[in-house]
Amino acid sequence: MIDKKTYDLLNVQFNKELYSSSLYRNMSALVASWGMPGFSHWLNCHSEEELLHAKAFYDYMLSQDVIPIVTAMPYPEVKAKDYLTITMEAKEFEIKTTQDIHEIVDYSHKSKDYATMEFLQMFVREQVEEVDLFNELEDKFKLAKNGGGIYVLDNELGKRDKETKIG
Ligand code: OFO
Repeated sequence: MIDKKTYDLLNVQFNKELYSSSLYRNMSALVASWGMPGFSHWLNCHSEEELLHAKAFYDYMLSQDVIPIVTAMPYPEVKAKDYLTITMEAKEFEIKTTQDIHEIVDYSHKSKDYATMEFLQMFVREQVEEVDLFNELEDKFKLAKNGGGIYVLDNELGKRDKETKIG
């Protein structure tokens, strides 16, 4: 059984994962409107992946006999006006998400909640992948821009498969 503070932290993160999914969905729509269906598809896949993250928090809370609650979320506004800026903003967002996950890990460590620590390990690994993913994408976009290969890269991004599991 988890303590009240852990419950609150997990529920906040559950809602943040739902926010992430909506943020990437908004990015996907915006990018589609710029004539980049491949990148739009790629971001849509990412939005779906964030739902898997939210579901993992949901399932874990239920397994700990507490009830996950969806709360009101802020408007997932996308301010970027081009594909490179969106990618850089997404990377910054994932760096912030990594910090959020680490804060929960810190608390579970302090409170000797080994089950929650174990549960969070897959998110510690996942966040390394997520930041790396956007870092690589940023590099690819920069290279493609210099060589005029945005169309080719957009085509490649359109081939991303949906993830069916995390970690
Ligand atoms: Fe759920 O990892 Fe991105 O935000």
